[in-house]
Amino acid sequence: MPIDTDVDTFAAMRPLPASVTHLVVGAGFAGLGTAIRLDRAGETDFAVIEKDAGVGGTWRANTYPGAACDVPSQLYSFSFAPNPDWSRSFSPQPEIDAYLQRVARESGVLDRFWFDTTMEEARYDAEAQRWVVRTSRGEVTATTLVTGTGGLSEPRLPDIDGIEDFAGEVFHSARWNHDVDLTGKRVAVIGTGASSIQIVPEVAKVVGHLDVYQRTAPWVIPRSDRRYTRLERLLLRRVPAVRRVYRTATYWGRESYVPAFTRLPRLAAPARRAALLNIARGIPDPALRARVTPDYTIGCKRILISNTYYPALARDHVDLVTDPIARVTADAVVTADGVERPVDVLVVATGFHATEQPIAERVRGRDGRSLAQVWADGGMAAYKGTTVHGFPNLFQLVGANTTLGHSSMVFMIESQIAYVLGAIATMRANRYAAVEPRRDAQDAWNRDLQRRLRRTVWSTGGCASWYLDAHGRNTVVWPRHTFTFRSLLSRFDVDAYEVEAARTDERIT
Ligand code: N01
Repeated sequence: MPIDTDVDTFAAMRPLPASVTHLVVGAGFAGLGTAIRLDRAGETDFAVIEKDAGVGGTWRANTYPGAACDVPSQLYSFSFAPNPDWSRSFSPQPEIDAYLQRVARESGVLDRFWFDTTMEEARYDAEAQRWVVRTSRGEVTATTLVTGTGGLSEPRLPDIDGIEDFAGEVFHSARWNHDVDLTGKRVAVIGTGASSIQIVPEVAKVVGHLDVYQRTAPWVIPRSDRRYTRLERLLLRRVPAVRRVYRTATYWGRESYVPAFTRLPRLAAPARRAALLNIARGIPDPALRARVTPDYTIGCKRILISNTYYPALARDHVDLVTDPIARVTADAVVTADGVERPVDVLVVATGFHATEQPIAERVRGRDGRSLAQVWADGGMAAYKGTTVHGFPNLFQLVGANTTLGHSSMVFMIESQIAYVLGAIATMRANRYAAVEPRRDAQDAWNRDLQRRLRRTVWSTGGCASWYLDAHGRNTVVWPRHTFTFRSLLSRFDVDAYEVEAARTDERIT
């Protein structure tokens, strides 16, 4: 029976095995990619658990109007599963979701996926040299635990007085309620980040009135998006070399942005000019132009791309509100200046828990402490963004300091998957049951990262962003070229690890 990635009765009823060699958590790009690469490497004894009902991760969760990728399509696919079907240079969310569904179906790994299955706690049993993982579907033990739970999967809800008493509909951008018809309604969108600027132009088309609550203005440059011509689509489908040329050119084009973020902010001057021109083109009113013009260095927060955001703000029935929100009542948002704006539907586009990830509370290492406890003082930290001292055989995809502002996370994820496969091959070859990065290796890695980060625009640009944790440390962004990351992770450097031999024959060997 074919297994659909969505609801499938047979798949839904299968019991989770009590024991596997590799347990993968999450079925987005990271988890799916890991499953496929494990399978191709002959590591077929794995299970993937996913809290949602199908593959897709963030691209399944974010279905808000206007959702699309701000990384060019040609870079937004696995290198081992090209997509000849992109219709545009920047893909809309449904195409990315469809791509992931197709890759999942065609890869032959879905028989080892368990959907609607949440990881409740993972504890490393040092005696047994195994991870013991409690899930909503029972317990499973595994030699390795690979987490692909996403850097931006847990919505951050704003701590606004009275919001829980709001009597209308309220939902987060990543939990869009499609049952709510916005036609003719009074709608408020809180936040002006990457999600909001895609939502606002779409919602503005149908609502009666829209208030957009801006705390900090984003830098928004034009979106150089277009439909591929028929000829291009034909060539991209039929001639793999054309696809490779597009992908390679896009990759190097994106890498050329890195110095502007890391060392030479003046290289961002053309982007700044383009953003100011974008404002001038989209907004006729000088007062509104001034309010949307950021007062910090471009690049400090993620640079956003849109051709439709500013024109939407300029529409008669759309108001940009920059006075801070004081409270929410049963039917209105009240700002600090005392103005009360009635609202039927509240859209909360306030981002995600990026620096304090909920999964960190649930993963406990060899001494029983959770990642959250270990990171409480110094912030999120890993070795090569992937492994963590005190947590043997834990591999975190999209771990600390692996996120990008300029290019495709799929590239980073694939670099990490190769590293995980290298670790597994090393364990097999040497009959190791456990590998754990040495504290000195991890500390040296992070000292170097933090030293590099200090001079980047993310630290010096004069803004607050979700890249920085409560201590002001950037524990999110990779501050170098992506090819450097790939090169540094190209070989599993076992000399940076403490290793343990298998105590019984049942281990990974
Ligand atoms: O979230 P954000 P996002 N009261 O954190 C504001 C990826 N992504 O979901 O800037 C009022 O960027 C907050 O204000 P401030 C991408 O990596 C990609 O939009 O903190 N406002 C900000 O304006 C992106 O960077 C794509 O002052 C409050 C907004 O809410 C990341 O996801 C699409 C507030 C949050 O912006 C996150 O984007 C979408 C409060 N209490 C997302 N709290 C594509 O590829 C927060 N804000 C296209």
